[in-house]
Amino acid sequence: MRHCGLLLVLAAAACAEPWHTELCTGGADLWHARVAVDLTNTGDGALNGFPVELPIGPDAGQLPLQDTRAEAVRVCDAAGTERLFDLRGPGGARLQEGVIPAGSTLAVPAALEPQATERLYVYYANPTAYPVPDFLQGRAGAPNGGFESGAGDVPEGWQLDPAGPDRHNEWSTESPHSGQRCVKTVVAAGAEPSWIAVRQGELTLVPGKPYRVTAWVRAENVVGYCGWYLHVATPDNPMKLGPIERAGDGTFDWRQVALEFTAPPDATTLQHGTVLWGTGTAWFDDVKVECLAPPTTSFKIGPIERVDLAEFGLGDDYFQEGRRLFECRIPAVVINAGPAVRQALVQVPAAALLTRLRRGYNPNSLRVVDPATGAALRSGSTSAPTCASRRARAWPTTTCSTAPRTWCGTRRSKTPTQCRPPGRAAPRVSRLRP
Ligand SMILES: [Ca+2]
Repeated sequence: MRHCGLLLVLAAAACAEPWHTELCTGGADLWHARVAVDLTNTGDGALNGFPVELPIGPDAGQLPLQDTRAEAVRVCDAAGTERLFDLRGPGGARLQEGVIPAGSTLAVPAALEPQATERLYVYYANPTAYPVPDFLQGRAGAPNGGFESGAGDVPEGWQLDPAGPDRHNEWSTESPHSGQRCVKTVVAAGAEPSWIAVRQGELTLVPGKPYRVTAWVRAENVVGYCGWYLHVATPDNPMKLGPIERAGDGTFDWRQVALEFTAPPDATTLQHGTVLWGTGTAWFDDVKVECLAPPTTSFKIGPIERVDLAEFGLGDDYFQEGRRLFECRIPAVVINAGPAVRQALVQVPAAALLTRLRRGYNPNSLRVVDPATGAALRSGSTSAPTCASRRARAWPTTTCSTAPRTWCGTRRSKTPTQCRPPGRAAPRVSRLRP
């Protein structure tokens, strides 16, 4: 025999703006804190998903995400449509899991007409959230330009062209210009020249704005030349601009190369990377991509908002009906993060229950129990199981309410959690009180 129980969770405090509970991969809990971020396009051109980097730390003007879990971070607009984001640590490495250190940054996409402002919400503090599967592509600068972070043999955010019989790239520790790492290209004497490179692509540009790209290069026995290249893309031409700056040939210590360009009016992205055209060995380090025009976006970070929930739910005692003790139960978590609701119908999809009733069930043995009273709300029947409660609304199953765009989240939970699996301890209650 099995027993379906309900865990009811009530919101004790409602916020001025609706609390977004329908965010992706949240597990059985919800996000207990958020910060509003007002993005403004101060420029004279429209922005379509331009990444705005928000600093993380305890000071005013910073997102208070330090020391919280990276898995729980979500970004959405006022309508609840999720935005992809890019969370990176102080060294430029992407953070998907674990504690967020101060000095990290969160890049969020701005989609704004000139002089327009939009409010986004950054949610965090959900103890059951698990990592999101996709991230905002494109950064305004050159992430990990010092080649300091990475995993295995590859620096984070960079692509090393495949090695050939007479040439290869390395993530090197040989006398870097700064820090502990740089990248290195080796081409054997006598090899044919080719475009072997360490590259970084899909950096976002602001159309019409001036840019400067700088990098440090040193060389040993280079026959030909080494330096740095750029590919500026437009919708119809991935190499609308394609300059190369030569650092020289022969043997020399670290020297800086610089390229300046103005992004075309329809510029989209920048790809850039190393050049060793010829033979010899060259090292590269400390790359920067800078927009020389004043920032075209500004942001304002609001105060921390919290939703404090009063919780109640299942105790340790299983439901008993006369002398009949029910042996199994499936808790259903119901959350109301909005204003008080006196009466509401909650639907728990039958599929979510049936997958946990592996051996089937006897409809006559099904009971739906309100944990507040311990009384059965409804007897089992031959119809699909439905859990009903006096209040609150169903646990969400969807995340993105509008058509996906490149910077708009398209994530969905693989297994929307309406019910906890049998055999798992019932959640304890009363841990949050205003
Ligand atoms: Ca370095």
